[in-house]
Amino acid sequence: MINTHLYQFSKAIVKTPCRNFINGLTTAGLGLPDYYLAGEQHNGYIKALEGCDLDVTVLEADENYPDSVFIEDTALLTPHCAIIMRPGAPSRKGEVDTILPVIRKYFERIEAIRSPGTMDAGDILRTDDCYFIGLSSRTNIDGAQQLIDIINTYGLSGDIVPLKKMLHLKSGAAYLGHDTMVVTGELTNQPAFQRFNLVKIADRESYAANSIQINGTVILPDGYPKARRAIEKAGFNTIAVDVSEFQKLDGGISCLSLRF
Ligand code: CIR
Repeated sequence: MINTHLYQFSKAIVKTPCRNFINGLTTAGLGLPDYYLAGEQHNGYIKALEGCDLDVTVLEADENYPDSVFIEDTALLTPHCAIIMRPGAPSRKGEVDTILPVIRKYFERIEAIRSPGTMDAGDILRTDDCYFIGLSSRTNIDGAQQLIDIINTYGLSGDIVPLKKMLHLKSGAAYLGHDTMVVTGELTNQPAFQRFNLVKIADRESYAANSIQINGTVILPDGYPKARRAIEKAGFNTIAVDVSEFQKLDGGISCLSLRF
């Protein structure tokens, strides 16, 4: 497809899964993840990012934080500034301390969500003209309002989307560019999203709604053929990556990297 008007990404940051990864937070009920298989799948994910022309920085594993492989949740990287999150889960709060020095290498302007605000960046969905913010068990209204105030100072706008069931906003929505948004479940009828061309994913393939568009190619989880066809029909190349071990901890394709 033609890549005009698509934001061009050049870099990604990922974090190697730690041995303690198997003790990460989960509601999935899919059993314990396999640490070795997770490592292989993580390598496959890195290759997919590289296949989309990204220069990938791989951070070393951190045994103190079982969920730290889900690095997306720690920061929002915008073209103007980085915003360090204040994760909603107590076991994840300290993850941001290890990310900050890495972000400093790439961003001059660094902002932060402060107490009593909480926010996981999995709840932030960037589109061409708006950052949608999911209110979830991890992201509270104070955090959301802080984020809107911060991005407004950079000429960016934000809008709040309350969630009922999903862990994060991006558990059920992905913006692909060209006004096209993938949605599933409770987000299918979200009024704020009706202005987009919606690629609607049925409940049985809902996990595939957590996908990412990088430089014209959509990376999605392997094993969701209908979702893959629907995204291709919308005009995007696709790469499918097996992330089954991360799904067991409620994580998906977007959660495993910071992209900018
Ligand atoms: C957690 O519950 O925080 C992790 N087990 C999964 C985080 C997934 N992150 C994301 O959706 N952005």
